[in-house]
Amino acid sequence: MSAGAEAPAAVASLAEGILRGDPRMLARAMTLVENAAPEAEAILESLYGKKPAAPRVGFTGPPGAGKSTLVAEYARLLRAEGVQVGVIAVDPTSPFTGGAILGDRVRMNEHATDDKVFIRSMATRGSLGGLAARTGELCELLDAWGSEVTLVETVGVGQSELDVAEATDTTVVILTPESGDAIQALKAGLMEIAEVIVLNKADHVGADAMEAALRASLAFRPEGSRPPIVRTVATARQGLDELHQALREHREALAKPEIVGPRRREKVRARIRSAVREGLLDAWLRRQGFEDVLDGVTDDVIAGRTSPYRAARALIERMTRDGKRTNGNGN
Ligand SMILES: Nc1nc2c(ncn2[C@@H]2O[C@H](COP(=O)(O)OP(=O)(O)OP(=O)(O)O)[C@@H](O)[C@H]2O)c(=O)[nH]1
Ligand SMILES: [Mg+2]
Repeated sequence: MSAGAEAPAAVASLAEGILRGDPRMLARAMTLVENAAPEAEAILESLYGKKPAAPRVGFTGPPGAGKSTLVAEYARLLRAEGVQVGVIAVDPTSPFTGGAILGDRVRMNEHATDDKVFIRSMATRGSLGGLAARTGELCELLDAWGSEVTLVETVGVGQSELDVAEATDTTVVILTPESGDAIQALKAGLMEIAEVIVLNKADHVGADAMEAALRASLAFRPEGSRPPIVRTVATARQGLDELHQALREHREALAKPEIVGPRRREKVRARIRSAVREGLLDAWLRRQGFEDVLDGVTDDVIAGRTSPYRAARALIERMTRDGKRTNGNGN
């Protein structure tokens, strides 16, 4: 077994510890999941469905929009209501698991001594398109620990927020009156995934104009499918109750029988699909000889004989062919 691998008994006691609400056990399991350690699956498996799934709220928006401030303040509001809260900060830039977002650490400091809040940073580098799966898995671990509402922060600059939206129930898009935010949001497709829009930094000039621009961009949508717009000043804790209310209303809308059934089904489907994708990917990449083949084509790319994309396509074709042959023999 590789370093850090845990025996089955250790997996069982880890799972028990998490169900007891032990944050250290939870942190250890999260590391195993993040590193796609061999025992991660057994842990997830043994915890699946053991406790109710907490509603998952994703917060995304341009860099510096105030996501972390808002998440910290919303976590505070939930704690004041006695709600146990899990927070995951997805950092698409940091290569270091757990070492990310120092600023958030500082902001989240007041929660540090509260054992009903658990905060985790997750680096996305190296997750190979498995970000949705990984986020979902961390959320499941938080469920088992006892999270009653799980908040997930991610910067909306590329693909990661779309992956995160797949793993959450409600997506909050945070924008500010700062010039460029609206354009960036439209370009990045943020408006399409928004279920609640927060206009943060409403204390800045231009908030009215920004709100008008947002309303105009939503005007073409049928009434009833326009996300509510909530104005906040996160640093001054303004607008938090309104945000809470908007999230409650969205959760109630999701709970309607005609929505909850199909939505749950789609989520479970997506969950299985990404588990299969991850499993297949792992299986392929761990196959005997893959690293050698990879070395060979790397040389080709460096020598300018092919591009990484063409090399990858050729590799996939070759592996699929080999796989078919193996299956054919086996049947
Ligand atoms: N004036 C004003 N400043 C705010 C408000 N909300 C957040 N800020 C400030 O904006 C800056 C960025 O806030 P963060 O919460 O770090 O923003 P973020 O979206 O998490 O940033 P990244 O994670 O780096 O993308 C900080 O200096 C905050 O204090 C607000 O409502 N009004
Ligand atoms: Mg942040």
